[in-house]
Amino acid sequence: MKDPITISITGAAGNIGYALLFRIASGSVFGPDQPVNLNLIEIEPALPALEGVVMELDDCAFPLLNSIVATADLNAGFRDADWALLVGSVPRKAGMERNDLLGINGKIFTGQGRAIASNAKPTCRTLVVGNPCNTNCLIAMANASGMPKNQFFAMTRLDENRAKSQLAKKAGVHPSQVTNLCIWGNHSATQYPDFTNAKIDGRPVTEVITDREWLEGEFITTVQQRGAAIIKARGASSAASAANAALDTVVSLITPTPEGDWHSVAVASDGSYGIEEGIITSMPIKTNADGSWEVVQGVPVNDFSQGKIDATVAELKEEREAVKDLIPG
Ligand code: NAX
Repeated sequence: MKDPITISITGAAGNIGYALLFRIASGSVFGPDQPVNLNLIEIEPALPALEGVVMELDDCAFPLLNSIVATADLNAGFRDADWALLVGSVPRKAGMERNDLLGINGKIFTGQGRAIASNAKPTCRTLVVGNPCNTNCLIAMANASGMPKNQFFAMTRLDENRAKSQLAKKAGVHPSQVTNLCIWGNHSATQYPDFTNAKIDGRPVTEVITDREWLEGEFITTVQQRGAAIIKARGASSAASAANAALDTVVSLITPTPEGDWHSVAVASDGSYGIEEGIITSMPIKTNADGSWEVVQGVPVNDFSQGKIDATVAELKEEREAVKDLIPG
């Protein structure tokens, strides 16, 4: 048996948290020989509900679950973390402007970024799920003084999975046959699911699906609006599929990417593809055999794609401007 690793999860009593914790504790993310410590972080009013979740975790008697901490204290919550999954945030309420949400949630991520830097392992990787996740990630990263920027990620994997599923349905194939699907930009309605480089069984999607109008129109808007469609149908936002995507992200970042493929996750831009350095933007990423990751270079960007990427990057810059007070010089 390996030494336990510590996974800190904020918003652990929420819907995504509920769909996330049991899979981590069962070993289906870090492997059947990897014990885990779960550090569950919530705000004070949610601690009683969190206690119920802890009781359920106890009742599973998971062989790989080494310890559980349930706390509202960020220092205790992020202590010795190997992974910080930042799920908790305040949902947008009626009448709230996007900038209000940015301000309210942004403040959460300054404190969490600082607490990660002070308490987590220096190698800790942070994945932000709570929305607006790209900009929240930027805030956490900027406040986590001393932590390398390449250890911060924001989740766009749900968008990738949604896009693969839509393409597979249209082509009449299984989603596992769809590869090379990159989400560019922001996890928002401006994101660009890049069908131009995606493949089905190794063939360009554009050869398999010849309905270009659908690809450029309905396909993109369906992926962009999928979150809203789920809320409309379910009366609640995506939870199980979001948790699944968070775990897919972690697995893809600790497992070498199959040769020639890539996965989508938002990272601090290094200037690749002309995207301003430091912006947290989704890009094509591959994980190397030594566990490091890099931006896949040379993915063709045609004029259509460039227009879409420019629009979503422009939105990210606006969001950064709106929270500039939360980003230390
Ligand atoms: P819930 O409202 O069910 O749960 C959120 C939990 O976070 C609550 O238990 C709350 O007490 C806790 N929380 C709030 N502020 C906190 C803080 N400062 N520290 C610790 N915990 C705190 O929401 P849920 O459905 O679980 O969604 C969580 C977040 O994921 C939301 O921001 C949501 O918008 C976002 N999503 C992101 C997605 C993505 O693809 N990146 C997709 C799904 C989801 O919409």
